[in-house]
Amino acid sequence: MATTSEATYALLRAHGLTTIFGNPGSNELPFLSGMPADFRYILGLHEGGVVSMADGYSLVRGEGAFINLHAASGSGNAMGALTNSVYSHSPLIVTAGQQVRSTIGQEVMLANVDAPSLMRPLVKYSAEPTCAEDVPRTMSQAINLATSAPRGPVYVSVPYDDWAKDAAEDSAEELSKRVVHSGTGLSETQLDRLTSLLAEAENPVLILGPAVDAQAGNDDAVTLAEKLQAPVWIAPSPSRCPFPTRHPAFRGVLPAGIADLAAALDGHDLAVVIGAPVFRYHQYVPGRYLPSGTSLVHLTDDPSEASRAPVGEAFVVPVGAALAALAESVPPTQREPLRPLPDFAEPEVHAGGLDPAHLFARIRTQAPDDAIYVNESTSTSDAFWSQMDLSQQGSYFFPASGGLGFGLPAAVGAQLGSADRQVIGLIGDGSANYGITALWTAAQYEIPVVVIILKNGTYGALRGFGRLLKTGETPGLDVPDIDFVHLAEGYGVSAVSVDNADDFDSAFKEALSVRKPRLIEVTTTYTA
Ligand code: TZD
Ligand code: CA
Repeated sequence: MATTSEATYALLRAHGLTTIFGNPGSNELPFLSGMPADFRYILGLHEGGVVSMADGYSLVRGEGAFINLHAASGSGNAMGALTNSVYSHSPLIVTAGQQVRSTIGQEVMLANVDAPSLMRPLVKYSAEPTCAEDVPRTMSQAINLATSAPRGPVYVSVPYDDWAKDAAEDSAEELSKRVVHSGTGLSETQLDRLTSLLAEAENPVLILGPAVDAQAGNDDAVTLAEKLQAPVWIAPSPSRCPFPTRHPAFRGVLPAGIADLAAALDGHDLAVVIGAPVFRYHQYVPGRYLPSGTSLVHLTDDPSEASRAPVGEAFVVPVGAALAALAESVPPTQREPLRPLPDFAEPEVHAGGLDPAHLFARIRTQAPDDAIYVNESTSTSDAFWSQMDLSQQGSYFFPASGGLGFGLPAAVGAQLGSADRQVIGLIGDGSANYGITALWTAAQYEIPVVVIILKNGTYGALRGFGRLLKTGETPGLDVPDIDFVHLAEGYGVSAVSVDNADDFDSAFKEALSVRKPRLIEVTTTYTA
């Protein structure tokens, strides 16, 4: 296991940043004491001069330059000089030593109080790693951002007790391999290289994110998957659906834990992530980010996504256009065609409420093929993806940061904005309360959205987390005795409550035909 110091020096070396411009103090000594022999330290006697020297060095070489300053006072002295570097777009990686983590709050001598805020008006990115093991990744993010268009200075403050601690398991090796390419699109050379990588991979896998759907790339994704006969996953914690869910290549949504995701990619020599962060994990399941033998290529529009990822070679490009270009240029494989997906699993039938998978199966059979689903039912995701047949662009939306209260209002807004497609809100009985007032708007403006409330009486997702975290029974997990029929009627929306498939079928049929807002409260089962 590498220390954060060893991993950081390896990273700096990989970026060619082996010259450190600096003026030191006590907080910086633990970092400087680890400086390897192939690095050189250029001492300046005032921080303004240190920055301008590094800037001159960077300007003539057209490359980044690394600076190490002393705490807030050294950083403050550097700020005047740094204003020049901002406007010359000089990719300066400015770092400063910070007091020991546990003492910053006491404002001991030379603590840099709220270090990221000090520099924030001047730099593209300003951070203090949230913990020691994240120092190398934070440094990688800073370097990648400084050198990505538009280039400019960045700032990282590192508590000095971090340097002797262990870095994250694979960070020394993976971060040093990372390259972030930024441009206005894939160059011809880059396209050729990616095409060969995909064509020559033995067992490639595609991982698609929300930007594919947002940029109307779903058909191109299908073409690419078919040319490669490669499986397709949706990147974890998806807010949109970028691929038809009944296509033979579709494998579902990748698990949102580090080790679980890596296990799902086992056996693939190449993973290509398009239009998603790498990755938006949720539950903390530590482990290596990728199986050994898997390399990762990342296409994204978002320079922050590209720079902050812990693994992979990234290309910051318009992903819709890049995907179209790849779909065109990749030659069809000789691999066997993928087999059609098995039939939908027969849902379980229980007394006392509908199994969520059963409910989704009923919705699938009756809803129009081009229906738009706005989903904010959190414990039922697996059931949803296993039972739905989403084939069209723009068919699925989920709160992109996990902040509840989006679903119900967004369903109303989506129906207002998309008169020719039926919008169906799938809203948990917990989530509904954060956005219930949107029913009033739907009623007043006669917006014909269909809202289905999945009523299991509990915050099911939190119960799931409770099992993962072994927190046992905690307060605040249940939401019994909410009458959504009366709530809806109070806001002027007709509503009905059902607890079995037959009653749901007739309520849903009626709701789809009336062209008025409707709410169906469905008693659903929650199984741990
Ligand atoms: N508050 C806000 C604004 N966003 C959140 N994400 C939460 C609280 C925490 N939270 C979750 O992340 S999931 C969840 C809560 C409260 C339970 C939602 O319950 P539900 O769905 O009834 O909508 P399930 O299927 O029973 O989980
Ligand atoms: Ca619930």
